[in-house]
Amino acid sequence: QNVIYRADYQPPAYWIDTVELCFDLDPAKTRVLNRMKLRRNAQMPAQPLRLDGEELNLARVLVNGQGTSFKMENGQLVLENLPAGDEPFELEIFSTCAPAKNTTLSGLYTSGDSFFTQCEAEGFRRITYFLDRPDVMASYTVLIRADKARYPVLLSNGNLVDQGELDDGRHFAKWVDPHRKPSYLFALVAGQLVAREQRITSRAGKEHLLQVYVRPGDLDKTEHAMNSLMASVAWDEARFGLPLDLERFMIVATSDFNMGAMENKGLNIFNTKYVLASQATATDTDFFNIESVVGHEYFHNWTGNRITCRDWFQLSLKEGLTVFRDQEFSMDLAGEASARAVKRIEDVRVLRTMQFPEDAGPMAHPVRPEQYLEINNFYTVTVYEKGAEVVRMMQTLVGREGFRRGMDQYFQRHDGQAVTCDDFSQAIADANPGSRLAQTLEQFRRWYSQAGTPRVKAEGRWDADSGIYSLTLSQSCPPTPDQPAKDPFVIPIGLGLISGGVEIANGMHVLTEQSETLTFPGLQSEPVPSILRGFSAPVVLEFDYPDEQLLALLAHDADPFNRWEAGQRLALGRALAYLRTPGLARSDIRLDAPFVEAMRGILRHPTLDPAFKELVLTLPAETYISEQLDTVDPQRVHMVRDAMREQLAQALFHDWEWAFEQHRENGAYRPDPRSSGRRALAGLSLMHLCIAARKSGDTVWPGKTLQRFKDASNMTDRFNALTALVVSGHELAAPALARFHATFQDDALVLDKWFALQAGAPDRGGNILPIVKQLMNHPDFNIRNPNRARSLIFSYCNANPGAFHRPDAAGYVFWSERVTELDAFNPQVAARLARALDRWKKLEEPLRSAAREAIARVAAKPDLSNDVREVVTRALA
Ligand code: B3K
Ligand code: ZN
Repeated sequence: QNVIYRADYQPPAYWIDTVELCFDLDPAKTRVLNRMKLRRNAQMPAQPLRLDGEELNLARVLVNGQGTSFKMENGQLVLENLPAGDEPFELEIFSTCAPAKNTTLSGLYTSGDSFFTQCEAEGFRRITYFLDRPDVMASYTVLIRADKARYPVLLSNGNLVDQGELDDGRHFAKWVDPHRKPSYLFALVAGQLVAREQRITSRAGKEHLLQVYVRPGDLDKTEHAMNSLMASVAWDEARFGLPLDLERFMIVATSDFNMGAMENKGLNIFNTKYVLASQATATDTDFFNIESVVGHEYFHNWTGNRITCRDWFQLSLKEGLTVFRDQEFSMDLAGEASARAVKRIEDVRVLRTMQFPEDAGPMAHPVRPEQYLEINNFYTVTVYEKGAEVVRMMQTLVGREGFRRGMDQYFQRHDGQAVTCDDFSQAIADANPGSRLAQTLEQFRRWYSQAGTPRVKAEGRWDADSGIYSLTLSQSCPPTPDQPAKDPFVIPIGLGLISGGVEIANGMHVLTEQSETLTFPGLQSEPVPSILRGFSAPVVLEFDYPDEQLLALLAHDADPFNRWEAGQRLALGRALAYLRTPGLARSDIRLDAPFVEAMRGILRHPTLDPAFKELVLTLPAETYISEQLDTVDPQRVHMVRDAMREQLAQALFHDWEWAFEQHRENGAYRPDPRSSGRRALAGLSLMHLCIAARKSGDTVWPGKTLQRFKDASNMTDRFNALTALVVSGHELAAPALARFHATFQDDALVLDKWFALQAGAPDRGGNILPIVKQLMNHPDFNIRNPNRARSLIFSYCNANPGAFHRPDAAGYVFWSERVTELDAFNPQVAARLARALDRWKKLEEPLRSAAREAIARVAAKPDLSNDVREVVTRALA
């Protein structure tokens, strides 16, 4: 198959106005009758109708009720002898597919004894022949027939208009979706499911039924998902004036799912991981993720479904915007300014540890890509998270109210249409004439077309005689595949000046030139600049902060993001200095007193939020440290970070004890930001206490940790205690792990945590890979289940660099075997794993050559999927 280019976009040659689907469900052979009304697109030259189809058995094609000639070309069904003229015509296609054999989890498949669909991006063509592209929007009517005892619940998009009994113990349900939609939003579910139900009345006084469907037995874990859904409905109405446009809104959970969730119109399908939660089985992070994913999928109902993408290159139109919306939703629910800041820091951490490396690696692409071989490879942190930052910058440039006006304009213009990223930015700019966005729109759009992470270099000059401080800001952007040179971006830069612990300036500078100098006259003494406040743009800020300035910012900056960032820079500077010391031994790593005291100051601070303290006291991630280096030895990076953490554990021992005792009790469990922040800090404290104990031989804290593990009233405290034992490598870890397994062996999502913790644990003398291999043979391991595969294999290959990058290359051999194994039945999951070696060119020898060999070995396999082939070919290019 060939590369698809954005520049080649052509409108469809035909429109499909209505679709009537009739399913006879059978796991081995499902029969699909598809009756469509089509007409030519008068704007396009006359041409044959080419319908997409994959893995289908075609039985019959009728045009206006008559048999017709057709041919197959590149897997497409081609009809040449269609009625002349522009009159609508009817096309009837009868085909079958095999859901039980569909291991790709794309199209119609079975999970357990139920049927599910996943159509985005191109799964609908695995259900029936169709113009499977997002700019073809049709009205759907769906009739489902199936055995009643095995499949008592039959669901599809829209409203249930009819249901009843059939012969032979079968029954039927008929669904009509009142909204036109692209095929990627089609959904069907059938099986033994039960629902939590909630009736709500919207602000506008409309009644709606909300349902969360799960397997019988899981109903008691759906309350949080339902609450999150209700909060989402209320928030979108309040913040953006966007009401629920359906009488019935359904969420269904399945344990076999390639990603997090899917926003099918009125029938969202979710990974159980983002639905099921109880105090006993889910951590605070799980609760927050559920809230954010439920929100994300719900918000797609307007940003994605009502207004959809013209083509898949525009994916960020819906994804970047909807991530921005779910981030704002979580922040608004968090409430207090400090909790909002914590959420912002967490989002930036994801961006910098995952998207920045992507932007610097072989898969780098603009937020609006120019080409792809397999579109599923472009559901990336760039399209999602960087795309959200681009929308956030628009909001920054037009203000919060201006952004709301822009969204109103966007819906007024484009409701019901399939549009582009340019249409979106145009609407926001047009609603805000005279704004910085409107003034710079063409240049601003480079955020969509240019890949790579821009660098902003800042240089300060203090002239004591004149009392003038000047700050020169210069931007550049490194080359990326296919884009050797870049033009300047529009970069909003939040900027504050602090003098003697007092803020003397705070504003936003919009950098548009390659280089600009700002001057601040009339100052008494040299100020400390706080640059890129709130992380106002997705860039790397280069500024040679002396330690005293960072310590001042950590102590005083009014901007919580930069306050946190100052601590990260202090830690990063030290880590990099150690890493650049030739022949450094672990025992040479000795943290200096000013750094340690600054950390103590934060930990003991009387008023700071515990959640914020936890973020400051967490050292920068290994992957983030590695990105700052030209060549990387991941084991050395791990050693340095681990040793620094150990020093903090020892030097702050009594402070950690204090922090644990102060934050250990949180009353009745509630996963709100305040009490979860306390649990997070208690957990971090316990971890450091166990690490210090490992060093000193103390047995008190490991014992207390085991006790807490046993007594915990909730999964967060229990899992934090278990993690502390495992990470510190204490001998109590083994019995605790065994006990954990015994307690939770019937809960798949908890078992995923059990696998992930062991595969992600710090390596001790190369012990992790053998453990991972052993766990592959565990009776509870099943590589066909994506959650389980991710929990074991991805936790090792993608999230444990110190254990994965072994000098003997055994980690890479394991990786290449798993990529090919997975690719044989699930290319999407395989391609995600394939990206674990994206950054191989940065590795130090002999790792670099060994990694290249492993990638080449995968690339040399015959019959690779497009998904994996695209990833490994780009890696080797
Ligand atoms: N739109 C889906 C992702 C589909 C991925 C297809 N490979 C979930 C989301 O972003 O909300
Ligand atoms: Zn999305």
